[in-house]
Amino acid sequence: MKEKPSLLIIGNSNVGKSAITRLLMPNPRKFKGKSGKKPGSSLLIKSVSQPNLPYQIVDLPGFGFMKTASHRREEHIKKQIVIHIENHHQDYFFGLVVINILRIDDEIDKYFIKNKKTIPLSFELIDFLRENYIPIIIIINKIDKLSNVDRIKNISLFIESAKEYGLNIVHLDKHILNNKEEIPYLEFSALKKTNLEKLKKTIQQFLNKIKS
Ligand SMILES: Nc1nc2c(ncn2[C@@H]2O[C@H](COP(=O)(O)OP(=O)(O)OP(=O)(O)O)[C@@H](O)[C@H]2O)c(=O)[nH]1
Ligand SMILES: [Mg+2]
Repeated sequence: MKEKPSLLIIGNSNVGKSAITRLLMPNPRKFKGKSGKKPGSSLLIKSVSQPNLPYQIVDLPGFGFMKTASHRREEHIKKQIVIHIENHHQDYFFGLVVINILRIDDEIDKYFIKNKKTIPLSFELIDFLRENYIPIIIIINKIDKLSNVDRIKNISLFIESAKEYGLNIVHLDKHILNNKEEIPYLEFSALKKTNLEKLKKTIQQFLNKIKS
């Protein structure tokens, strides 16, 4: 039997990758996920699948922002991910780049405004996936943790900074499916299941694309 196509879920530690993986499972009770564990808990590159799910999910360990990890361990993880993507990019029909809305300020500030020579990890990651021909969506997770005003402020900051860096990020609702110049984003809450149906529909669209 041929392996199912793979969905990539990638992002820094603790952003909610495992929580999202669980939401995509038709039978979450049977999914022995790692969601809710300590940051840095998903280290092995493993795929998860269920009989009723037409694809498998690869929930990659997060690079960066691992409070407990040493610099060497972080570099090791980063190298592992790079090698994995370079070797397996053709298996992935779609990728979710998950970011934590509460970290946007920090990341942009630290890596972009104060020192323009270093670029934010998520921008670097987006570039890297695109260089490897994996279509992506940016999932801005944990929106339940912010007020509407702060949510809009943080998302605008992210989009503006990305633009300055050379990335054209647009809301999924305004995104044209085959426009490769744009990168769609969706605000999300794994806790409240905000936009879960929209995400599932988008994943299905990309799955259909490779099957037709
Ligand atoms: N409030 C809120 N909490 C969330 C949301 N998504 C995830 N969390 C919580 O954030 C924590 C981390 O979630 P995980 O899914 O384990 O994060 P991860 O990205 O898989 O983390 P690593 O495996 O360490 O890379 C858990 O305590 C989750 O319950 C969300 O949308 N809102
Ligand atoms: Mg995890």
